[in-house]
Amino acid sequence: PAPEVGDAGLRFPAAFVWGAATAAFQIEGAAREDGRTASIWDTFCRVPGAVAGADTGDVACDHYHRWREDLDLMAELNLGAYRFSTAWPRICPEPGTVNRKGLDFYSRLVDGLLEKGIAPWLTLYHWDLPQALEDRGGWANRDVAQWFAEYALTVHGALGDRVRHWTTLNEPWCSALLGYAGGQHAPGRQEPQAAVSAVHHLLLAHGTAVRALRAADPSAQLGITLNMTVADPADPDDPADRAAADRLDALQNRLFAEPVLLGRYPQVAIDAHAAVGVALPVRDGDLEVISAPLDFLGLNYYTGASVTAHPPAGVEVMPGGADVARPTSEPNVGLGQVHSVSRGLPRTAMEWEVQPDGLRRLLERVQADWTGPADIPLYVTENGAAYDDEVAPDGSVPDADRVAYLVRHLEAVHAARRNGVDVRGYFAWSLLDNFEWAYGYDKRFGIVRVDFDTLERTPKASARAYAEVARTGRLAPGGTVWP
Ligand code: PNW
Repeated sequence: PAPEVGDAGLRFPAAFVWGAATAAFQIEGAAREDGRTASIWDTFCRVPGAVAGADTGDVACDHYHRWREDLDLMAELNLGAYRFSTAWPRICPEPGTVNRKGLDFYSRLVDGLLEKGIAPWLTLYHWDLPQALEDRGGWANRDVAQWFAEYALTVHGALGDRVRHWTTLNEPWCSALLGYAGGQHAPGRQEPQAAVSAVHHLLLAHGTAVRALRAADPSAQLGITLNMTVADPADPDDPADRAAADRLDALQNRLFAEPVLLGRYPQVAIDAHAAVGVALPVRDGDLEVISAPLDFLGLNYYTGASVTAHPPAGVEVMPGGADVARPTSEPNVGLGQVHSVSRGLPRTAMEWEVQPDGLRRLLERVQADWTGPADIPLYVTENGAAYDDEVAPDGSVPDADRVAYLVRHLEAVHAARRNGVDVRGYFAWSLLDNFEWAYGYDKRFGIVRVDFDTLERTPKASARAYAEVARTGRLAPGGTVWP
C-alpha cells in the first residue's frame, strides 16, 4: 500500500469516503408542501424564546425546491458521498399512513445523486418527530419503537434498491436529553423521567428498525450516529474532578455506545439516574434488540471538555446551551456537580473550544472500547465549525478559520488511522449554512454560504479547499499548507 505520510503530504486511501452532511429540517423548507405535516421542531420554533430570532424551518435553504442546484454544487465539490436525512412527517405523519409525495422527493434526490456518482448516506431520524406522535407521548411512549420501525421499512421499500448506507438515528443524546430534560431542543420538555424513558425508547426504536431492515435487506449497511465528547478532569490529580469526568463520560458517551455495541447500560449511569429518582424502563429482551449487530458506527465530534466537580470562578462553557430567552436546565439527568472550565483554546462562534486532538483520542478510544470488539468500522459523520463569516467585496467568502478547523481535524483523523483506527470516511458538517436549531440562522456551519434573503449559494474558501482534498485524497505537505 502507498505510504500514508510522505513528500506528498498526508495521504488517505482511495476508498476513503469524502462527504458532506445536512439534515432535512435544517435545509428543506417547504414545511407545508406535498402533504408534509408538522414536526416537533415546527411547534417548538413557535414557543416564545425557544429559538434565537424566532426563526423557523418554513423556508430554511429551500432545498426542497433547489435540490438540483445543490446536487450540482456537490458534484463541483468532488463529494463521494452525501449524508442527508428523510423527514418522517413528509412520509408517515401517523402510524399506518404513507405519503407517496414525500417518498417521491427523496427518490428523485437519490436518483440525482447516483447519476453524479455520489453515494447517498441516508439517516432516518434527524430530530423531526411528527407532532402527531409527540401528541401521543413522543419518545417517552414505548410504542414509538414500533412506529419508527414501520417508518424505516416504508422508506426502505421506496429507496432500498438504490441506497446502501442506512443510519437509524442521529445523536439520540440530543433527541432525548436536550429534548426532554434540558429543554434546549424540541419538544422542549424538562422532565427527567420522560428523558431517560426517551433514551431507552430511542435505542429500542434503533434496534427494532435494524432488525426489520436486516430481515428485509441482508446486504444493507446499517449503522447509528452518536455524538461523543472527550471529558478530561481539569485537575487529573483530584479524585473529585476525575469522578466528574467519569460521570459526564457515562451519561453522554457510554449511555448510548454500550447498550448498542455491548448490550448493557453502564452502572455509573444507572446509579446517577437512581440518585435523582428516575430509571431506564428496561424490559426483558430489550437489550438484545438494542444490540442488534451493526455494519458501522458514525461519530459526530465538535469539541471536548475539561471538567471539574468544583463550581468554577470563571465562565462556564456549556456545549449546546443556547443563548436564548427561555429557561432551560442541565440536560444530563443525574449529572451532579460537573462544570466545564475553559482551557483558553480558540473558540468557534458556538463558543466551543477547538480541540482537534480530541478527535484522534476519541477515535482511538471508541475503537478500543466498542467498535474494535464489535469488529465494525468508524465514520466521522459530522465535524465542522460555525464562524461569523465575512463576505469580501468581490462576493467571495475567505473563511480561513473554517479551513484551518477542517484541516486540523482531518490531520487528527489521519493520525488516528496511523495509530490503527479503522476510520473509513469523513463528512463535513455542513454542506450549507442552515437552520442551527435553537440558534436559528445566526450560526453558520456551511462550507457553502447561503444568503437567507436571496437563497443564493456561494462556495466558501473552505469548500474549495475541501474539494481539493476530496479530489486528491490527501492533505498537502505540512498538513495545514493548502492549495
Ligand atoms: C449536531 N450539544 O448537533 C447535529 O447533528 C447537527 O444537526 C447540528 O447542526 C450540529 O451538530 C452543530 O450543532 C448538536 O449540545 C447540537 O453538545 C448540540 C450539541 C451537540 C451536537
